[in-house]
Amino acid sequence: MNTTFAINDSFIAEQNRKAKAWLDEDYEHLGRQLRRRGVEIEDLTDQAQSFKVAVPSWGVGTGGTRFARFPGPGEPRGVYEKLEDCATINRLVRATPTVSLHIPWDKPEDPSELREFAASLGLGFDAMNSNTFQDHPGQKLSYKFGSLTHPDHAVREQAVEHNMECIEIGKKLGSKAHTVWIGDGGNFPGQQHFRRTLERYIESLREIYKALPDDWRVFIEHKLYEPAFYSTVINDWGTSYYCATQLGPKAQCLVDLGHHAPNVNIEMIVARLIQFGKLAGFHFNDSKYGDDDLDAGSIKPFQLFLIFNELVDAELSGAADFNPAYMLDQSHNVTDPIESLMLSAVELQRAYVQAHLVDRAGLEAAQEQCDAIRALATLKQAFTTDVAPVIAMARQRAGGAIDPLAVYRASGYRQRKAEERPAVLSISAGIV
Ligand code: RM4
Ligand code: MN
Ligand code: MN
Repeated sequence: MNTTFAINDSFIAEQNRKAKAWLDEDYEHLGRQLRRRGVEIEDLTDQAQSFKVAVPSWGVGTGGTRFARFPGPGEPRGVYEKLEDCATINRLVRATPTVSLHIPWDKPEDPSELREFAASLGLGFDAMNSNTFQDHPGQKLSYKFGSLTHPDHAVREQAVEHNMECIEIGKKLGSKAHTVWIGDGGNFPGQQHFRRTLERYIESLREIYKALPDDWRVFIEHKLYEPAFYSTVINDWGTSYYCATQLGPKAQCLVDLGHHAPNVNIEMIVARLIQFGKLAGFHFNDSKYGDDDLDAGSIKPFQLFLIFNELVDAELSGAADFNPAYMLDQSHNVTDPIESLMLSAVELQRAYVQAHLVDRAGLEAAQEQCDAIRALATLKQAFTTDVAPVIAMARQRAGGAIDPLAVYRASGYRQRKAEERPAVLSISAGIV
């Protein structure tokens, strides 16, 4: 079946030969530097290798804004081609072995066949995602005025059933979690009764919760605004936390980095959710203004580091119920999605490795002594350490590319896909 172009291991190895001598030199130098600080570089490289993040199926197509979408050449035209692109990303960065599917955008006709196909590419499936924020062809009732919180019971029921269908598909794919993000809310004051809509949400979620297999979790994703511009039902982490608590232990709160008011201290929200045993995981992306869905680490890399500082702190201290799912959720409007996703995965790995570099005993001592400047300097020392050689070495040892972007471009993958995949008029999946 797989007669399409793929970047193979020997091409990567051949390209790596050009960069290997420099990498060895940089790695050795960094290793000496770190040893002076009492850090063993090999430990960091192991940590880099252990870091994995899921790629969103909707992220490999070109995204768009409310105004327009400018399709790129060789876009995947269906879920099978999307998986091919996801596999390409993983082949080069070796940090993205799973895919998070959006239903019905990427609804497989035969989930078992899709699972086999994914496995043949070395891929598995992360959390499922439902979509009741738009109407789909053939759907009976409209979500124009809401879905899981709609005043009409029949609409709510339809939305609940859709979520159950996602779980059913996910079971066949080997997924273990289901993410619920709804666009429900109001555009005008008075449009919705705040307390009644939230009650209806919890009632609907209880039905979905009942359909979860024992070893599954449901992730509640909050978002400040959009598409509802006045009020959103699940608008912040507090509401999300309340709902998750009402539902039970299998319900947790998902943090999408773009879903907060500007300047909100997201790392602190993360710490709170960890402390309460309710951190589901992340939709990583970056933003300047709102839910911009820009590439992770492209706008606020220090914030990303501070978030990972909390995560690594929790990991090292063995926090209870701490098993965060890491996923990317981005919209690539002006870049090649494969390039964006590769570099985003690398940015996350970088933040993860740097967070492991924090002198935790030193930080704690500074905190206890109320030494603010030393505490900050401790974090900055980790954040300003260039760990690129560690990440490149981790990739190369796993069979990936020392320089993923350069190898991807040298392979001519996109041009080959442009030939193999003549454009279709409308691509249903993706964020437009
Ligand atoms: C939303 C939210 C969801 C994503 C949709 C496409 O803003 O981030 O996670 O599934 O966009
Ligand atoms: Mn999201
Ligand atoms: Mn979003």
